[in-house]
Amino acid sequence: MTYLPALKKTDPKMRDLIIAEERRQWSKIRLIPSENYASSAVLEASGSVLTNIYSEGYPGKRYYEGQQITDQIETLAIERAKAAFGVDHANVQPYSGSPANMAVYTAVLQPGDTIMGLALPQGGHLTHGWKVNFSGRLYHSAPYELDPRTERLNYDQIWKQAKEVKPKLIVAGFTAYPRIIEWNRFREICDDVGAIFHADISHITGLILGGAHPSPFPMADTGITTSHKSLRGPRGAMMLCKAQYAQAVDKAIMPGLQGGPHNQTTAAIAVAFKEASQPAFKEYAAQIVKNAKALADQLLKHNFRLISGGTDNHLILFETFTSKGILGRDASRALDRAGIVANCNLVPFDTQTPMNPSGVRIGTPSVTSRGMKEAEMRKIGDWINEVLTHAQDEAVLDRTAGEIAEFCRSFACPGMDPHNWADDLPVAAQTGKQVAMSRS
Ligand code: DSN
Repeated sequence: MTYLPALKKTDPKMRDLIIAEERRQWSKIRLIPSENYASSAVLEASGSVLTNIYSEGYPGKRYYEGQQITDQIETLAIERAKAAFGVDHANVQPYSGSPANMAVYTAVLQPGDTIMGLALPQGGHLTHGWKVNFSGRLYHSAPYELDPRTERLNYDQIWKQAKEVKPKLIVAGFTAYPRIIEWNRFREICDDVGAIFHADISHITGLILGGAHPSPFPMADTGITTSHKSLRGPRGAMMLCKAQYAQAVDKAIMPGLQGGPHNQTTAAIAVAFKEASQPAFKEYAAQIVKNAKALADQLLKHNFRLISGGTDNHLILFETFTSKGILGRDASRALDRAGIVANCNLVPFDTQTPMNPSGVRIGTPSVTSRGMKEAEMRKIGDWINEVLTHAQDEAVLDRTAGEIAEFCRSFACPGMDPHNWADDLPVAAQTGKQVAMSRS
């Protein structure tokens, strides 16, 4: 049977590109810690006819007719989100993480109010008050930093700073911090200085739901998460909060910042929660952490310097410049060329530039979704070392790319079936030096 038959008829070029991307995702080791493989069920909901309708408003209070089914879908997603996190209120309409953070700030802050978030170059996020982002332009941002000695959060220092700058809101939750976050310390600090405690758990949602990282709820006042990272859902986000903030954040999201919700995403978020409530998800979350630790240990054996010395969660940030004399961009390009997808990243107190920083960020949610375990992580650690020790050697990169494509054949990607490609595209041009998948 033809795969993607309607696309084949209507837009074969786009169909070829989508299949090429499927093959790329199958034949490479994807280590970007914010990425994952959505299940077939999540993909079905995301690609459904729910994309056809507008539903401005909230269940039971819409501006358009025809909401008999969407009200049920959104209510199901909300109820599952509330139950999963144990929060009073959930809003599943934010289009992604940045608009979700913006909605919270719009709801609880006035322009010029002071906010504190971890500085972007140290593992925060643009929307946590970085100067080029709305959050650093609209609000007075007083970023906190890591302890230069331990490269970890120094809660006493954050507390001292909070007493001085008196923020209206403190953001906790990061994009490149490999350690457990002590949410209770943030609660203590916020209580002492009268700040709102906002948790951005986008990276670690899956770990929290699977019991592999402590939850900030119900301690946090407000929170957001994207749905496509370790939660393994569709591209989207949600806002979670205590009852006292519910009305203000709902108003901030719609009509404050957004129009119609993306109902196909809402449905897929509900599906992701259903999947995350199964016992297998607990094992998945635990394995993500075991895999990250195994990969970190292997990199340490190869004398890479890991930021903070290791990891407690799904990600590893490591220096390539001091470890192997190669800057982060050159390192991530060489890795991609050899079949390992990662992103270059600033390390704390980096003296290089964001476009070519000193380090690389990797994580294990995607490879764990493919069923890889500690033994595979050790192999991946060896490949990373081999590539970064010989980054200029085309023969090494070629050989490694071949080995990795072969290795990847044995690890199925959720949401994909290589049999679908059997009659298509000998080897997609976009995927570079990859071997063709065969029926297995
Ligand atoms: N782009 C995400 C990440 O990679 O961490 C954050 O939004």
